[in-house]
Amino acid sequence: MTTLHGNADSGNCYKVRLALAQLGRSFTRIEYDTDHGATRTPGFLSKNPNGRVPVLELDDDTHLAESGAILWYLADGTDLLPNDRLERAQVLQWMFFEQYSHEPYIAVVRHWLKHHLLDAARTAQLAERQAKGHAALAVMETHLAIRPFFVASRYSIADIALYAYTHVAHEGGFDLSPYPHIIAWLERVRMQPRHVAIDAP
Ligand SMILES: N[C@@H](CCC(=O)N[C@@H](CS)C(=O)NCC(=O)O)C(=O)O
Repeated sequence: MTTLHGNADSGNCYKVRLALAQLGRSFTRIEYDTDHGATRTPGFLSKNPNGRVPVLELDDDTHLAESGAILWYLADGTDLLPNDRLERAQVLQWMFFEQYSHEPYIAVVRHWLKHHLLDAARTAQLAERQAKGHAALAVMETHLAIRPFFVASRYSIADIALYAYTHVAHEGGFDLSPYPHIIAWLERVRMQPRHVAIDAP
């Protein structure tokens, strides 16, 4: 049985839950309190030395970390990942964009605000992180102005990767109303078969 080591409120873990659900794969969940060091224990570090969820545990006890790597592993050979060489590279382009230009700003600010973790040092970084989050949203808005999905006009793990934290960006104080193409894309993603919400049990 596949096991997902994760956290219910984490968008990175939600990416994996969404892909597993849409691929019709059953799995069990083990929940970690990431705000209180539960992924920093020796036992967890033996699964992922980087001390973070999500971690996917496979039938043979192999552990795979990093949401993007897990998405790629699950989607390869399915409709969630194109076969064409360039389109596969474009999927990676948007997944790397998500990790470098989107998640560090939109996800991190959401986490700080939603979990009441704003100390003085974080408050000092807030405006810059919000500006960089809006810069990422502007890039997405431009791209989606003439396309239904991020790559090859079809739903893929690039959309899953970017949907996870964009659809809850308002929890980090990001107003999406200036981004009508993003709002329309969020709805298209929500309408995909076997979609599950981030708070689905
Ligand atoms: N790049 C990683 C980021 C993983 C990550 O930051 N996980 C957070 C939850 S969203 C975590 O485990 N934090 C607990 C900690 O750092 O101790 C991914 O995409 O999987």
